[in-house]
Amino acid sequence: MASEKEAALAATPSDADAPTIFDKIINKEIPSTVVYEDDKVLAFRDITPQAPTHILIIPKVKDGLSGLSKAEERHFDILGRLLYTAKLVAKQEGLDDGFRVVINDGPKGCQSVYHIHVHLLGGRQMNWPPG
Ligand code: D5M
Repeated sequence: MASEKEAALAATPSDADAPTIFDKIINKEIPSTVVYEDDKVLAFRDITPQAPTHILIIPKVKDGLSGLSKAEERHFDILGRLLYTAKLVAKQEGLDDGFRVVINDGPKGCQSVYHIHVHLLGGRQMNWPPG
């Protein structure tokens, strides 16, 4: 299987509103392990976990947010909600000693799915600088 970096380099940055595999997860057309859901956001376990806890938090409606670099003022609320949900899920997952949130953007940021998502990683000691 390709590494996450290879997958990111192979991915084509798509049109802002082009559907991705995350639409299939939102629409329950493919299975995922959902850990949190409300009317605006969905959080589910990453299929290739990079830490004991690795969860993706996504908006249910992409609204042009294929990545953080596409953010506009109209996205203020959803961007805040994604981060706040990361905090809620971190608490739910018992990550009381710390965790990391990551947003990859574009090929050099190692983004492979062009529907904005916050990675929540925890359950092990993180390192800095990241790779
Ligand atoms: O992160 C995209 C992430 O999406 C990557 O960590 C794998 C994950 N992924 C891809 N397909 C699935 C499914 N079907 N379920 C759960 N997780 C998935 P990026 O920041 O774009 O590299």
